[in-house]
Amino acid sequence: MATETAPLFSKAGEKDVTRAIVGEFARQFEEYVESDVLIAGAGPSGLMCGKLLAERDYKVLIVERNNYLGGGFWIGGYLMNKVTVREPADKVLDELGVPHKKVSEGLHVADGPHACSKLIAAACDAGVKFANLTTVDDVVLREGGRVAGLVINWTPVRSMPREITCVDPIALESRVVVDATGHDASVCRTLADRGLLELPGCAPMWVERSEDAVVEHTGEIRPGLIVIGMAVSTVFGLPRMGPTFGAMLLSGQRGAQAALAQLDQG
Ligand code: 48H
Repeated sequence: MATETAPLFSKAGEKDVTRAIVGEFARQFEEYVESDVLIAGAGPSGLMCGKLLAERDYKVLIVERNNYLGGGFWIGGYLMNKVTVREPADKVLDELGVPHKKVSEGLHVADGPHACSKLIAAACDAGVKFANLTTVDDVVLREGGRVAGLVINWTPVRSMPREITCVDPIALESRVVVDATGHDASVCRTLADRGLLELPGCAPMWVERSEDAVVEHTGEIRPGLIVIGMAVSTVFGLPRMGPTFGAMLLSGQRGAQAALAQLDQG
């Protein structure tokens, strides 16, 4: 006769698991309805920016339309998962503890999954929270054209045919909004669609020009709205840089400095 052994796991059952998920999600969501900083997009620039702001104890929520975080940072280019950075951005890899190799003068290569997972972990460790599978639909616009929040909806709702979904979005408020949505510049596009901003799109590839220009142009473009990463190229018509990520990391840093200049004023 088989003897019953003592269970290895606790007695927590299905209802407990469900309550844990629903309760914690609702508690956190309610807390972040009003954040210090809302960042649209969890690519390398958004993660870097969020990490630095959360390290300064600001309440940061990153809204990401995909289920996974990291944007283009998992894959280097052409479906090959090696990411490159040009100096001096190798210092950021050092700070994140990402192993990398100098392959030619001023150029370093790292494993995409390693670099991306370390950056995500660093943002989480700093206290950044995420709303994934959530798409930015619009902005909250207040007096003087100040961007004061993001209008969001579940990505699955937005991907269903309109005939069978009629679900209004909801809004989150913040002191600062950051557009880190890459090529799409989704937040800026909501202004462009209304004729409030020009959106020329990025220019052809020229890596030696592009990375410096992206970092230089990173900053506040409308009251309350900071643009970082590849979205900067889209907004200012700057050349693209191809599959190299140094400017994304340094633009994230510069965007955080621009946000701090406002947040620290109180
Ligand atoms: C919620 C959204 C929405 C939306 C988009 O593309 P990313 O990796 O962006 P960056 O700027 O941090 O890095 C750009 C880099 O990956 C790249 O593409 C380079 C260097 N290209 C050079 C070249 O020459 O092509 O991440 C943006 C994130 C993604 O995860 C999107 O899913 C997300 O933003 N996103 N999230 N609501 N409306 N739109």
